Amino acid sequence: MPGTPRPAASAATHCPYCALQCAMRLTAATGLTVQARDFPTNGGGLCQKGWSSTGVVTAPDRLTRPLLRGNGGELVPVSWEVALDHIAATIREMQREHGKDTVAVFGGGGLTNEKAYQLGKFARLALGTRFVDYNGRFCMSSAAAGANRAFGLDRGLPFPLADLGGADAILLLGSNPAETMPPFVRHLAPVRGRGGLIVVDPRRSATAALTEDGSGLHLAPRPGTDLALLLGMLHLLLAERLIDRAYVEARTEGFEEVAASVGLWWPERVEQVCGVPVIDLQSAVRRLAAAAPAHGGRGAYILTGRGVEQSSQGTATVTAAINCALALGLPGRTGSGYGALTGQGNGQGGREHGQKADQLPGYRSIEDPAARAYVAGVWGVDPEVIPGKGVPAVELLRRLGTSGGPRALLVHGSNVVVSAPNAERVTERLRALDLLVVADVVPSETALLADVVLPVTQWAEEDGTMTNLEGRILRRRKAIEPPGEARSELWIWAELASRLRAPSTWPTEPAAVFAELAEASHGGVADYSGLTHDLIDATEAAGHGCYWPVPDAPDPSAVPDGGHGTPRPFLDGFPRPSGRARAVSVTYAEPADNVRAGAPLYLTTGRLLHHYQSGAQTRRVAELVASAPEPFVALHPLLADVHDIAEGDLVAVTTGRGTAYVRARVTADQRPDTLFMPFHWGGLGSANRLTNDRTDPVSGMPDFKVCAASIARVSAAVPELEVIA
Ligand SMILES: Nc1nc2c(c(=O)[nH]1)N[C@H]1C(S)=C(S)[C@@H](COP(=O)(O)OP(=O)(O)OC[C@H]3O[C@@H](n4cnc5c(=O)[nH]c(N)nc54)[C@H](O)[C@@H]3O)O[C@H]1N2
Ligand SMILES: Nc1nc2c(c(=O)[nH]1)N[C@H]1C(S)=C(S)[C@@H](COP(=O)(O)OP(=O)(O)OC[C@H]3O[C@@H](n4cnc5c(=O)[nH]c(N)nc54)[C@H](O)[C@@H]3O)O[C@H]1N2
Ligand code: SF4
Ligand SMILES: [Mo]
Repeated sequence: MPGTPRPAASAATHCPYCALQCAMRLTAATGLTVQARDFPTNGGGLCQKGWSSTGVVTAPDRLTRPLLRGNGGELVPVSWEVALDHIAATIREMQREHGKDTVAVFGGGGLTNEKAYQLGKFARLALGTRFVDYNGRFCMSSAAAGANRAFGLDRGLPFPLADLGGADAILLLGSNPAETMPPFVRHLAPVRGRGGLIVVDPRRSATAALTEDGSGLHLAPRPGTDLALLLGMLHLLLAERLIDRAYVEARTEGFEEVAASVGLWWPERVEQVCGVPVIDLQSAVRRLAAAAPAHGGRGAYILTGRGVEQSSQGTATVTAAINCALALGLPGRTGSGYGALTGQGNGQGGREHGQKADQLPGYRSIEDPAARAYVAGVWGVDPEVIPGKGVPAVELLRRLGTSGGPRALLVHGSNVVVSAPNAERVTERLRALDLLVVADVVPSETALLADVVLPVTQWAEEDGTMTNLEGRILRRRKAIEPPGEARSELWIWAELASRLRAPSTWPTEPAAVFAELAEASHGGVADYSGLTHDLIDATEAAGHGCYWPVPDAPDPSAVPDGGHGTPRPFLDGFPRPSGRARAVSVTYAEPADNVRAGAPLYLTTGRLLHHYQSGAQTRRVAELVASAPEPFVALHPLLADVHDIAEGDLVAVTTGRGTAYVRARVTADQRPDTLFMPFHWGGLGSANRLTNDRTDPVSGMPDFKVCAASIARVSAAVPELEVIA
């Protein structure tokens, strides 16, 4: 039986889904039940996904046995011995013939810190491959690249969420927390009360709608033009002499060059490029400036989300947002700041411990000789053994099964068939592999293509740690036994490491893996070395948890302002050689796949409240499916009229990559020139059949948020569409 409860067990843990990591209690009696817990992040609230999260534990098709593709092409249940022996033998043979790099690894930002750490170590030491990357490349890579370059450190929010409540203005760029993190909205209440919420989104999203009670301002630019908007904002700040000169002089470098670079971005030009009226731009800039400490305000924040980051200009756009924040003197001050809202459950920790192509634990560079020597010491190997850097996710997927590219792939925690850009091509690449191994809790679209499927434990069934969007390290606690033969990935990697005769030791207990992770992170940017599972428990029990960097063991009996560790890392300076933040000038370019004759509409993509990511989990929860049963495209009534499309009609949306077939949803929340599709479904209605896999040169982020498209009504008589007609 899936999810057999341990009698009367009860565990204080956090939600399995997003980076807000709302606090919950799981109680296992006759079934598994969820209660919300009070914690500073969620204030006792959960969204519908959190409330219904046990639905994934009891999913009827939960994976409970290893599966191996038989000669007839069917996936058949086998023992763990058979599955693991097959993987190890195949890998050994392939590597003998083609070299170590013939095997690649794809990880996930939903994995616990312990698993993310062990996966990076497994790739480098047990497989000896440089090809490891993960789905965070689709998520936080632009924000991470921008923050690392400007501040020397990438912690999504370098301040506690509760700090937002003290501000007079918040500029929210391309983020829709009213749907993607509903309990977060409570932190916006005070600023809304002061009329200071400014939302930049081409759609009238649920978050944009929050501004309509007179509490703020909604700017709706053309998709993919945010960089121009931000250059225009900085231009206005300079023109209207709203810069915090004292801060710029004391705490930044490179600002004068940046100031000179925005000279041509006068508001009328911004209006032309972005479609945002001059008066709205002025009003946004003035509200923000009035809130800044230099002008006597209570404080201001600039926050970015995937709407501006998921672009082939993502790093430049984040940089432009940071430049505005520096101009206003916000980062590194209590009550003001810049931050990026991390998305996945462990999106923050998942990008710190070594599952990135160029990274070693502690957010160290795999190309830094000192870092290699230190981590090799912890692992008990020669630094020479650690491979060099690999390639970012989109490039990795592109190379699979090509001549000279990897011929085997191990996937742990991602459903790329649905979530990667230009997904049809990704599917082709996966089919071209000699060995595809997918570890998952359910038969995701990607698992169904695999040669070997490994059933793994999920949140309610495991211990570990997660680092939330504020860099707060939290405990995940086990409430029930895993179903059938599902096993932890820590055990799987230990078994494979032993079969592959890997060096080093491979603990399987999460607390032991954490101890090793902490040691490996010591002295790195993301330093967890002061912590243990027990100390995290104690700091959570004291009310706040603990923020990295945390080089020294915290004392849970004293509760400092904001929490243990380092709630606000930039107060005394930025961790760069000069101690100053770096302003970097950036230039705007039109979207890579811009509107044109034949493809006159912008297509943008994003999320719905009721589904999570590729939908592998939430499409298995009945109450969520009832609320959001199928994919759709949202379009404006004027556009619908032009194409003779009515609500509920079946339509074809076509881009340079292909065509998707979905129902039309007609709504004035859209710009008339812009289509919106959620990406939570696979098959013919999948948004990622359409998206562009061109990437940002700095971060490797693909262009999920803008490409050129056309739309047409289709007849339900098309035979291949009968399934959705
Ligand atoms: N319900 C739900 N919640 C989630 C998730 C989920 O799948 N479902 N996923 C989690 C994860 S991993 C992440 S990364 C976060 C993401 O959280 P968000 O960043 O809030 O999510 P998105 O819906 O991808 O994008 C936000 C907004 O960007 C807008 N947008 C689109 N194009 C543009 C543009 O060109 N410019 C601007 N300014 N805005 C644009 C969209 O209309 C959308 O309203 O959510 C997390 N929470
Ligand atoms: N068009 C478009 N595409 C997008 C985006 C967009 O805005 N627009 N957003 C992008 C973003 S921000 C993200 S984060 C990605 C996310 O997209 P994916 O990487 O596909 O994320 P999930 O759907 O969460 O997939 C996680 C998989 O891991 C499984 N799983 C859960 N826990 C575990 C575990 O502990 N171990 C293992 N092995 N498996 C586990 C789940 O069942 C699921 O199948 O999508 C990206 N794709
Ligand atoms: S907001 Fe995120 S963490 Fe909170 S209940 Fe919803 S999905 Fe879970
Ligand atoms: Mo994400």
